[in-house]
Amino acid sequence: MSLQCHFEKSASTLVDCPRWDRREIAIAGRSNVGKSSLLNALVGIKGLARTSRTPGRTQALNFFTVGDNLALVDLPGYGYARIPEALAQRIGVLMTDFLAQRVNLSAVLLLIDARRGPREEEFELAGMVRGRNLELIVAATKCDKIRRGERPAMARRFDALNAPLFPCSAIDGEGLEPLRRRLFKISRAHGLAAPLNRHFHGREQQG
Ligand SMILES: Nc1nc2c(ncn2[C@@H]2O[C@H](COP(=O)(O)OP(=O)(O)OP(=O)(O)O)[C@@H](O)[C@H]2O)c(=O)[nH]1
Ligand SMILES: [Mg+2]
Repeated sequence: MSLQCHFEKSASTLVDCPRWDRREIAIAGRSNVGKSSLLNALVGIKGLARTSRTPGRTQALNFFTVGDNLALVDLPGYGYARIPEALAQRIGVLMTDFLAQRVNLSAVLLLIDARRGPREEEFELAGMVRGRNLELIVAATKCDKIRRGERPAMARRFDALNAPLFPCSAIDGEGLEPLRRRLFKISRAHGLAAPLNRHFHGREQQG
């Protein structure tokens, strides 16, 4: 399955978010878990979302259109200690406000490192998503780093989240096709409750 995709804009506040009637799926997770890399792998465009070895690369909400009706939102990561406290706090507030209030949001794709598994932060985030009746799906990232024999234990660590699990790798492409199909299913299943303003057009910097 191939996807028409382009970078639309970057927003550092909720009022800067696009006014369009696309359904959105947010990609959330700890800093450096592989959100931007997975987005690029899903749409098959290297370098579309900026990635980095240094945690804390994505510091704003980055919107990417997919096809005619869908958008993926690359969220800044949480949990990275080595950025200034004030910035970490601003990023955390932006992410939680977006997840709590954004009307276009249909689902959240929560990324968790396959080797680490979910922790308190992820359970909290999952609770928030479910509290809004949004669909939650979970991707275990960087599966190229774990051996076959470790897979059952890995899957068990994710059980308590009680959400569909997609083991993935942006490096070797594992799990991408089932995940793409799932995202499209979500975008087809949700209609907007009320029409929003017209599509935003313009070239913007990615944050
Ligand atoms: N082995 C492996 N490395 C990966 C994979 N996905 C991402 N990485 C690496 O992990 C690092 C972080 O990737 P990003 O995609 O920038 O992570 P992010 O979650 O967007 O990070 P922030 O924007 O800082 O929150 C980079 O060095 C990537 O090359 C994967 O599937 N396998
Ligand atoms: Mg990123």
